[in-house]
Amino acid sequence: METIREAIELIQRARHVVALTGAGISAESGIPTFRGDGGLWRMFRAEDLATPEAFARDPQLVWEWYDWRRLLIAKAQPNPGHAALAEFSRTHPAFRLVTQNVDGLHERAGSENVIKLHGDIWLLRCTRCGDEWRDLMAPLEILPPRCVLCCAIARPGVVWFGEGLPEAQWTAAQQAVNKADLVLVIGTSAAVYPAASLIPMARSRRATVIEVNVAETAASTYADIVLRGPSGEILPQLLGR
Ligand code: BV8
Ligand code: ZN
Repeated sequence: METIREAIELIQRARHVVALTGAGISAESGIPTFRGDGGLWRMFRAEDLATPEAFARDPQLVWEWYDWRRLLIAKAQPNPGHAALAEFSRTHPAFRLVTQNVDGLHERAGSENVIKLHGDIWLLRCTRCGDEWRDLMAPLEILPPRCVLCCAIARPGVVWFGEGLPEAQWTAAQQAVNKADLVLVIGTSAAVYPAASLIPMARSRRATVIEVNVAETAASTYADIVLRGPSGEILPQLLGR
């Protein structure tokens, strides 16, 4: 258990901590990850569904997938991993949380100013007039949902494959990593770009990189310390909750 004591020491001495989270931090809340066993990729190839082409071809099918995920998430609770990060941010004002997740569990655990790289599954955006609104109904009354202003079909407010990340969020994430002297990489396979490029970026800025994951990932080679285990157990120990 030497490594976790070393990691706690490094975090206590760090001035600018950044956390990058992926689907793994929500796994203990009962939300399937994308690529792990039991992951979403098994049942649906998300690359085939989380794309503008799939939506154009069959908005009903894509919406059935998102409506099913929204229902799963609505029934889920944030876990001690989400709570430990929210608690840490209350006592460390310089801390920044960057997430690839669209489930909103960080905010439900109390995290604020979360940098959301891939959007928000609770956000809907009109495909015609661009109007944007949050709809927390799960399941949605009608699929596909329609815009109240112009009646066109709405899309989920998430970033699909082949779509650029929201400028402001991507810039904020890079600025946070540029300033960081310690980056926690939590529950991500580091397979999706450009989000995953934040990890080598942290390394090149000589930040200490600590990975929290149940398995080896593409991020592990960049990690100074690897804490192998579930984030719901490790983060409360690591962040002093
Ligand atoms: C872009 C939102 C250009 C939607 C997501 C070929 C063709 C087309 C594109 C590409 C291509 N090759 C590369 C690309 C780029 C592509 C990409 O990276 N593809 C990958 C698959 C190779 N990227 C893009 O398309 C991006 N856009 O490049 O646009 C551009 C630029 C400018 C202007 C216009 C265009 C957009 C990427 C965003 C896609 N959207 N999600 C939705 O959710 O429906 S991605 C999706 O993957 C989720 O957001 C998810 O967060 C993300 C990453 O996955 P992870 O979070 O890492 O989850 P995963 O399941 O993979 O891993 C879970 C981990 O947790 C595992 O390591 C597991 O061990 C661990 N774990 C499990 N349990 C626990 C745990 N850890 C700790 N505790 C536990 N208990
Ligand atoms: Zn509209």
